Amino acid sequence: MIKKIITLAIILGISVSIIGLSLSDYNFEEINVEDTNADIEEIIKSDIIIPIKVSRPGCDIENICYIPSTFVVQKGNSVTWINEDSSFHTVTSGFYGEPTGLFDSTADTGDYLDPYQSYTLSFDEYGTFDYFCTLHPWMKAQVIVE
Ligand SMILES: [Cu+2]
Repeated sequence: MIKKIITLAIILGISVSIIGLSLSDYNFEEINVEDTNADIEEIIKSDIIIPIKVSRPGCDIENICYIPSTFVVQKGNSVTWINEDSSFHTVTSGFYGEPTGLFDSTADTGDYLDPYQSYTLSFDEYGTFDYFCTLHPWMKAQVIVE
């Protein structure tokens, strides 16, 4: 009986040592506060989101191809769009087939807006500015400058 207890104690002792050694090998990752702040700064502050799945018709029914579909900004301020979809999109002034030529993300950036690409415009004149996506006729919204 005593022999059994001693054997169990030895086995237990070895197990604890092994667990202890395993834990000491584990590298607890230190969180660097400066790195975390830098990451936060890289998140793009956007006013209008191009949400997912708007490359197919349907978002126009609830007017959520650009969110919000009507964005009000004070004159002289800028507006930033971000493409959160996995498809290309554009922010182009006017209506599909009737661009006004006031602004166009494709002309300004040299290409379609890639996923997670942003586009910023400054509005220096009062008015209601309709815009659309040249790739998806159902995508339209407006910026109102007050
Ligand atoms: Cu589009």
